[in-house]
Amino acid sequence: MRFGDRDDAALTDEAAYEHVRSMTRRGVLRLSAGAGLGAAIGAAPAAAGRAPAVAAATTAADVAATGIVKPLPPELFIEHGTNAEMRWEAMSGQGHLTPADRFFVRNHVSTPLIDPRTWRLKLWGTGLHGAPAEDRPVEFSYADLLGLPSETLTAAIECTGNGRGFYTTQQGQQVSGTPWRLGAVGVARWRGVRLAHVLRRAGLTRGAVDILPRGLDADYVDKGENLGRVRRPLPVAKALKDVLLAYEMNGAPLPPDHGFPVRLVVPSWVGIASVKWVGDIQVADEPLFSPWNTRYYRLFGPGYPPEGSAPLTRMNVKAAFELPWDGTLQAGRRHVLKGRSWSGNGRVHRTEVSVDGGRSWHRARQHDAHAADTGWVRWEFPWRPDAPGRHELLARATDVTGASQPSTAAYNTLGYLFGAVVRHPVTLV
Ligand SMILES: Nc1nc2c(c(=O)[nH]1)N[C@H]1C(S)=C(S)[C@@H](COP(=O)(O)O)O[C@H]1N2
Ligand SMILES: [Mo]
Repeated sequence: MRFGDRDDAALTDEAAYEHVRSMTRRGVLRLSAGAGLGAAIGAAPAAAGRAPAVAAATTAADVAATGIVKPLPPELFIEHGTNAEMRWEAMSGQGHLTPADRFFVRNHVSTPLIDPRTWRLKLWGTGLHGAPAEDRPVEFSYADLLGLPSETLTAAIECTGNGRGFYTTQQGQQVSGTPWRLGAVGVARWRGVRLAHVLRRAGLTRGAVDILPRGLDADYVDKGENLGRVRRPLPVAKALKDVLLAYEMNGAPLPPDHGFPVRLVVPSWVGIASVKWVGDIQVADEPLFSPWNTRYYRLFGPGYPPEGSAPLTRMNVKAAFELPWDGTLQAGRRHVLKGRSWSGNGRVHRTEVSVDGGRSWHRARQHDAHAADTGWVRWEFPWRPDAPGRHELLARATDVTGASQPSTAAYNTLGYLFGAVVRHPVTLV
């Protein structure tokens, strides 16, 4: 079953596709010079054909080490294995959005390179009329999606483990997972087709309750155990509310590392919900499970049942300074401290700053009053430090629901949802 089939020639009419194709051509030239690269990033399943697409400045060695295609200059990123965290000073002087060149990357495996001409989005399962089987799905091509009514939204994507490193460095607790500071978050303008529209066109039934989008990246192996491809159930109610099948990020085709050709953008929810490189979506009339809503992305530890909390949904409220970590500032002159605050509960109403270790708090001046409540707000606070020496800067945000940031975060073994106030070190010279 195909939806709105078009021939490949029609693809060349699409500006977006042209852009990607030219990027791919450059990539092919560079890739042919880098021996072994195909093996390093071509380990994804054979389900989708793929053509190499590599940003101009990336070398084979870089890609081989991280599995990430875009350049990761050390002034913008901190590498954590297959992941790359944004340095917060990289947002200094930026507009509301996080440019793609500094947007964090969270890859369970490595970035697959997918040919949009052969890629298909496949929908199947008991939640669609006629219950199409996995091997006889309803299909949409890239051109089909580009031809459907589009929508644009501004939304943060944030890793559930953002801030995890502070469980250890600030609270002295051992947790497992990538020890991110606060840079596993970014806000972009996403354009694509509403998932609701595609589900309805595919024949969504009234009895459908869960969907299971699955990425085309390679199987994820956790300590020798193969868990299959990244896939995370999403309730149909959320899927119909505000979820996008995005093919553009900040006005350009999705970069390979952020899900090209198409990813889910699930506003306000844990980053894992925004499945990248989506290849198929199971639609079911019964609840669905995968390791990503059972053994991960729940809270485990003292105070939680053995099977963990309910699966995590919304992200919590946080604030960050657009300053280098443990950098220096000149004493005896006026500074304007800047930062951003965000929350999966909705708009941030207030951000307060403390420059005396949390004894006194002062309200920061907040911008972006009309910003989307799925993005963030920028703020600033003037400060004239006089004495040289080590110092800690604190920022505390409060969102529309009244949720705020405590001084310590409740421990959980996987280190999710670190929501406490972060103590940002600076040295005054
Ligand atoms: N297919 C696939 N989708 C994925 C992931 C992945 O490894 N594979 N990582 C998830 C996680 S844990 C996060 S936080 C976000 C990160 O999105 P980004 O890399 O575009 O910043 O993508 C999610 N989608
Ligand atoms: Mo994540």
